[in-house]
Amino acid sequence: MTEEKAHVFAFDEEKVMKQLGKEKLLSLFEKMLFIRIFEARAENAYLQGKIGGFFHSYAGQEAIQTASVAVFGLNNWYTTTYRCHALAILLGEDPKGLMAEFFGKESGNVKGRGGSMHLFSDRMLGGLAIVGGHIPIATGAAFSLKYQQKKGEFSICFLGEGAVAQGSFYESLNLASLWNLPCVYVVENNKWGMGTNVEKAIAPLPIGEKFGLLYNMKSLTLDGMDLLACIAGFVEAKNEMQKNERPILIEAVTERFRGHSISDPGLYRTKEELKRIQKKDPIEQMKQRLLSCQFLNQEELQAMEEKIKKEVKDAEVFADQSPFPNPVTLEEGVFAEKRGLCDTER
Ligand SMILES: Cc1ncc(C[n+]2csc(CCOP(=O)(O)OP(=O)(O)O)c2C)c(N)n1
Repeated sequence: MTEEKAHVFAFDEEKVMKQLGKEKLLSLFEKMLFIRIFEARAENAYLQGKIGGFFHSYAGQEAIQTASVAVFGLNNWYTTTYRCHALAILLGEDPKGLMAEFFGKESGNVKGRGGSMHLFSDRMLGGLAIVGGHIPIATGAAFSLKYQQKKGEFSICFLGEGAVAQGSFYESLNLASLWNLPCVYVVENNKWGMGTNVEKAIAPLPIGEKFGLLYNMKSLTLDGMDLLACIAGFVEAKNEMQKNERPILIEAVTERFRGHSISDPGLYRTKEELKRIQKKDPIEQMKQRLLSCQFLNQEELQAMEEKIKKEVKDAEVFADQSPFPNPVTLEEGVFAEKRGLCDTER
C-alpha cells in the first residue's frame, strides 16, 4: 500500500523566525547541536565497551522534541520511549548524570539501574522500553491534570509510528477523546519500526489524519525535520488545546539517521537513501538559516561547538570516574517487592 499524501501543516518561515528572535533561535539551535554531539560521544563510548545494554540514537529527530519543549515549556508531564536521551537533556537533566546512567554508574540519572532506555526527570515519567506501554501512562497523567483542574498544563506523549499498531494506543486515544483529556500525542513517524517500514506495519495512512478522524481529535502533520515547522505546529496545537480543551494528535514526519539501535547495521536502507535523508538534517537546515541571516558566523559556530564538546567530554570523564553501584544496594530505589513470587506467605 502506498501512503496517501498528508496535508503537511503550512507555516510562514519568516514570521516564525521573527517571532522567536535571534537569542531564542540560537539557543534552540545550540540545544539540538548539544543533543547530537552528546549522543555521538556516547556512541563512541559504547563502541569502546564503556556502555552496556541498548542505545537508541535520536539523531535526525532533534527538531521535534526541541520544538515541543520550547513551545509547551517545562511545567508539563512528558513521556517517551527508549529513544529518550534528547528529552531528558531538554528537560534540564544534568548531562553528567545522563552519561553516568549510560555507563551504569551509581551517580547516574537513575542510579545506574535503568541504563540509556529509562531516563527520568521531575516531569518526565520515562524513558520506557515497552513499545506502546507508556501511552496509557501519559493518558493517566493527562487525567490527573484534568482531575486536579490544573489548567494550562499538558501531558505530552512521544511515540514511534510502530506503537500505533498497539492496543494501548487505541484505548488511550479513545479515553482521551471521550474525557477531553489535555494530552498531546506526538507520533514521531521515522518510517521504520526496527527494520519494518511503516507501510508494512500500519494500515490506515497517513497516521495523523486517519487516526485523528477516527478518534474525533484535531490532528496536525508536521515536517519533523524542520525546527521552525515544528515550532509553528506546536504553537498551533497549544492554542487549539487552550481554546477547545481537547486532546490532539500530531504526526511529525521524520527519519532517523542511525540504525534502530547501535547494533543495527540498517541494511534495509541503501547508502544513497541515507544520503538523501541526511540532506534534510534539521541541524544543518537551522545552521544555514542562522548563517544566512547573520545571527551566527563561522567563528561563533566554532566556539559554540567547542563549548559543547568540552561539556560533553566533562560528562564522559565524570561517568568514567564514578563508581558502579554497590551490589548490596541492588534493590534500593527500584519499584519492586522484596519477596519472591514463590514466597508462601503471599
Ligand atoms: C511490546 C513490545 N514489542 C516489541 C518490542 C521490541 N521493539 C523494540 S523497539 C521496536 C520498534 C518500535 O518502533 P517505533 O515505535 O516506530 O519507534 P522507533 O524505534 O522508530 O523510535 C520493537 C518492535 C518492545 N520493546 N515492546
